[in-house]
Amino acid sequence: MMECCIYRALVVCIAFVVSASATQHTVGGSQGWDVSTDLSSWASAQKIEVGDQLVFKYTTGLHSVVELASESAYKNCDVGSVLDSKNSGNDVVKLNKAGTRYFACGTPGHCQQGMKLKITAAASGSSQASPASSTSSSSGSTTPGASASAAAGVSHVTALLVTTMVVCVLVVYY
Ligand SMILES: [Cu+2]
Repeated sequence: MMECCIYRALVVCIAFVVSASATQHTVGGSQGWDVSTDLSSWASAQKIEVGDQLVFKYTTGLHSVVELASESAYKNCDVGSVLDSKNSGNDVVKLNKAGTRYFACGTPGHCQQGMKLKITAAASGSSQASPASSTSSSSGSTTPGASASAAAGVSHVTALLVTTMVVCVLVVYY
């Protein structure tokens, strides 16, 4: 009886943690991936964490998404040799590790017109407290900079997971 509750709590909690830690960011907001979108402003307003996803929405055939290998390729709009290329019109890119990634449109001339995106994923767990949680934040050790090393990020994630699990189990128990 109790075990059943614990298992159910764990399943719920795992589902919650997984969903809470992956945010989808539609590139360019409502304007989408387009030449007219102010992509650098959009990017600077985003809080991107490891595990988040970028969604590029655009008219198929008009644009594409290519991932560039370096800052210099990004600056020079060198879309000749790319890491990856997508053209579905609704492309999802998962940011599965911390660091900076570079994207551009592969259509000739579009990158030069500003259709490019530089995005940095911070180690996750730095900001996304659960909005539904009724307990007050238990520690004051959050790092607002969010540019901690990957190792620190991992321990941070683990701490968040454990805390959330414990809270969830307690909630279900009582
Ligand atoms: Cu384009």
